[in-house]
Amino acid sequence: MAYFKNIEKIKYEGSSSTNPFAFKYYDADKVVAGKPMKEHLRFAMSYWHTLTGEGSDPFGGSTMDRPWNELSGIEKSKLRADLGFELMSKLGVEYFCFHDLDIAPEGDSLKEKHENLDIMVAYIESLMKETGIKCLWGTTNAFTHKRFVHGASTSPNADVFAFAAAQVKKAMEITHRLGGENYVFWGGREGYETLLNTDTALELDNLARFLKMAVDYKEKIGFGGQLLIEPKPKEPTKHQYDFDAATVISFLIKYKLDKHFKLNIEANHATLAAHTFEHELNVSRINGMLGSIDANQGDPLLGWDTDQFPTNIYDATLAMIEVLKNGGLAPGGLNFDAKVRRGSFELDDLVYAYIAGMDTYAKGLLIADQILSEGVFESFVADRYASYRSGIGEKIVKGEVGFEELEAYALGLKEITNTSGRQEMLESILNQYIYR
Ligand code: XUL
Ligand code: CO
Repeated sequence: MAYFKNIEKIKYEGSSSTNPFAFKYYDADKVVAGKPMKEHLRFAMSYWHTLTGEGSDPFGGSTMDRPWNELSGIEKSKLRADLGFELMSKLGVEYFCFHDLDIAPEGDSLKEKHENLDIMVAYIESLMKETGIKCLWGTTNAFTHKRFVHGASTSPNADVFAFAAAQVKKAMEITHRLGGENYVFWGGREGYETLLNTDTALELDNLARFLKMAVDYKEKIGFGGQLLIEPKPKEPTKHQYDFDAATVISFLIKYKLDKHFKLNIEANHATLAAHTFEHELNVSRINGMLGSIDANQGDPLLGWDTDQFPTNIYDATLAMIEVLKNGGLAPGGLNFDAKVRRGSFELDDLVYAYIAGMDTYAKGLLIADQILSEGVFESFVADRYASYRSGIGEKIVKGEVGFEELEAYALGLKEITNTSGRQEMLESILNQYIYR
């Protein structure tokens, strides 16, 4: 049965098309920088925002007009899966990402939850075979249920730690069964509100113990996917332990876990941490840890995780420069961790939203490729650091001098001349690339 009745497979029609149900920039098989666009972008649908989001906010309930609104239990989950796979097929989105709780009802016990998951995993497996759609990553939801009120692996209650471990074990097994290429850990409620009731040292050690168990179990079951951590600075807790890329990287190094994990960088989480998206991507990339992206955007006027579909071409361009410099994202990809606005409650709005996000990143890729192939910024940067390629700079880089030699050198300096950083000129060049 088709739920998007009046919509055929979305095609590329070029930038002059006025058809709202067509791609203006995303041309899946067009070769850019040596490979098809779809291989650079590896777009994924987020199961939660797309299929379980209801449009509720603190001031009002659900608004979404969905065919499952009157259903419950497994029947509801199956309808969601059918609609999700139809949407992905029509959009040409080749991957999906999911939490265990998105795909199956929770049930009244852990045992029932596992049984429901098994039914839905088999169902989704058949849809994957039919459509060729793959799983980019799976994860567990260890934050919605009230048992996680004080966190999951950082809860003061060891029973909660054990329950969360059982959830990750099962979620990793089903991700493995579905051929998932990655497994994500987002901190959920792994953080704290006040030091008056919190042993942060124990909580952080426990978080590391938990992740170590996950690495061991991954190896035990032969799951070959990449483990990813998704940093976020706040919301739901005031102080999240996985604040930003730099915090997560030093945590992983401290606990000797850095070889086992990469990062899943989310645009809106970066801005909540008062960083730009490209900053977080850059910090991850230069440390060899850029694994995947949750593509969305926040609202510059609101200080929370609005998870909007990405339409900002400037941000997408700067992000794709980092992705290209990273040599791509695979086995990661670009997951639209984004939801339609509360007022966009019709099914067609999902299609418009994905087209907007996919076109934004496709255009960002095209511009980033032009920028990198013409090398304007890179040659500017290379010139800016020329002093480290000869003379005293070269000696510093080669480790041939210490403070004493540098003092002797500095005493001999007559005048120090700096050159302009030319920020405004470079921003203007960037605009030329974006608008040409
Ligand atoms: C929350 C968030 C999550 C993770 C997966 O802000 O981004 O949806 O991506 O748990
Ligand atoms: Co996310």
